[in-house]
Amino acid sequence: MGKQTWQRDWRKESVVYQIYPRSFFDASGDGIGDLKGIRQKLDYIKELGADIIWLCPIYKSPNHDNGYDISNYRDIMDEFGTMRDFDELLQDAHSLGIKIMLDLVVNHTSSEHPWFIESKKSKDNSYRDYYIWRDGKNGGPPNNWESFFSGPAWTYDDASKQYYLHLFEKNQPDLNWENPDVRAEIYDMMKWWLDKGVDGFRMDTINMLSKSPGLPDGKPILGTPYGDRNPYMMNGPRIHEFLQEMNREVLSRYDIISVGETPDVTPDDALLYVSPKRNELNMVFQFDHMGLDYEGLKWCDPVFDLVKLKKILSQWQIGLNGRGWNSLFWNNHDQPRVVSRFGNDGQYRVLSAKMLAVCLYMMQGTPYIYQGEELGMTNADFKSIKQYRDIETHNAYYEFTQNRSVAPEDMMRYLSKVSRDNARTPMQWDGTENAGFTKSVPWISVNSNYREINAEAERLDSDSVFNFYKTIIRLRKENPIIIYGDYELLMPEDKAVFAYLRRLENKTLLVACNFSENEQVLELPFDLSVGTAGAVGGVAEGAVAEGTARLLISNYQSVESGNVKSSRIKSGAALRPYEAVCWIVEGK
Ligand code: ISL
Repeated sequence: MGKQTWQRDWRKESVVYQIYPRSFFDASGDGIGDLKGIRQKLDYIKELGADIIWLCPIYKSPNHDNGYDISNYRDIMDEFGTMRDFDELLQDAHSLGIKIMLDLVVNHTSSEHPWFIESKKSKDNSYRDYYIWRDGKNGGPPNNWESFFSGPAWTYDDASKQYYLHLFEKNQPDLNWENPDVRAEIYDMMKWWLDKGVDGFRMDTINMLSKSPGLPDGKPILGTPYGDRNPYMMNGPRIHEFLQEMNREVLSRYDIISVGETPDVTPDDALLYVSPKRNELNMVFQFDHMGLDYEGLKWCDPVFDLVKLKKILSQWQIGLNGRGWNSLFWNNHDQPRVVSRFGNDGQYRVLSAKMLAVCLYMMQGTPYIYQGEELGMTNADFKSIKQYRDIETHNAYYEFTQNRSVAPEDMMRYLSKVSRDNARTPMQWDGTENAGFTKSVPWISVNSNYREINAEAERLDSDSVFNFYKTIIRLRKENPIIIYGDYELLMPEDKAVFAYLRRLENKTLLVACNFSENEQVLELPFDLSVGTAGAVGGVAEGAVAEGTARLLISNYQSVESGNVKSSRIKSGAALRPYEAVCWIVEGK
């Protein structure tokens, strides 16, 4: 039996709901979602059962990157409303028992932030060193790094004859975290929000704060003028010092939640961020499972490989068990919709959306559900590049069709699968015009399937994806094994079935998910039958004790708890297309 190595913690027992405010609900009628709109929909989030809202950036911003370019950290974006709207939202959320975490974007600011405006004025301006300015090299930029949004990571400033670094768009200059004044300003700003009552931060690109001294050239990347910048700006030499300082100065003084966005980390790297004894962050978002279907480059026809997915998620489950804490996510505002990506958004949309939920949210970690995921929303159905709004998408389209000879129709196909805008179409509230998101013209087109897929219809349908998510969230609250149990992967080499066990004290959970539209055979190291469960010969110590097996959840209606044919769970049982089952076995 798994022994109790866990300590209760509200951050581990919570479910987070991510809101992309621009696309959530437009109360003001200008086609853009806003804070008042979120406030009007708090009951919906309460009904779903989420405990915490993560708000993507709501700060003042010229919106080159939809708020990830902040020009004032202590003010609200015009389109989203006022500080008063924010205070009211926070108050209402708290009175419903919902916490709010903000997006903390401190690797860079907007080029319209007063610090950058000053910094740009001259080499001896007192804010010059708030950013990363360098002389050029051999008539070009200081090094060969590429921006994440295409083109060089450096922009030349004619007036001062130097370049500034921007890992993202040129309007998002990187802050210089080597400068203690920058760090002090950021900590002050964080305290200001926490003193207002916000409940934590999701920290944007937080593992990029510390750049390697000398900003060396990266190893050349074939077919491009760039080098591999990642070893010199991800998980850099002072990153843990900075985060420990941030923890000491800010985080440790409040009872809050912190999650760092950390692309390019292994489970061992992640432990350096989240091991409780290191006093840095509560958890991180890792991206191993988000890159698995790309062939190196994101702009491609993605190929899904379940064996790889199982390997990756299992490494994270096992790697952090008892030593750190996982975040669990299939979606966010940067990723395509999971039902279109790893599921089936045609005939099996509802079944596969539910299956994906069982597969991930029965694991150890804090779930982060992205708006619309709980409805089984699908990728956008844009036909023209003009319908896309995302800066990364437009830059890449231009770069690849103009400079890297990709045919426009190929690039359009890639975008339909991988563009960030797939996640950013408006939330589908009902079957009225514009999916009930706005009374005016939405800033980005709604998905044309909104008459079929929308919150109003799903709330009324007991068999909907929405009601299934509600059940999963409730089950997590009722069964500590889902939150704290150990994890063991079954059938690692099987190409279509993702099955695993969880164990806590005298209980075992069995999760089995069919990722295909064909029947698959479940192979178990033991048999379960209704009423009893017994370990059979050859099973590793501590597999399943004698006890009672009970169906916890299934996405097929015809499997009912307490009335289940034992054959459905025995080794050799068939799993129907996209079937997901989860059993709990209680030992004596
Ligand atoms: O979206 C990505 C690739 O398509 C990622 O590389 C993403 O840019 C990276 O994970 C950082 O994302 C975060 O910071 C960006 C912002 O555009 C993203 O929306 C945000 O999640 C810059 O602030």
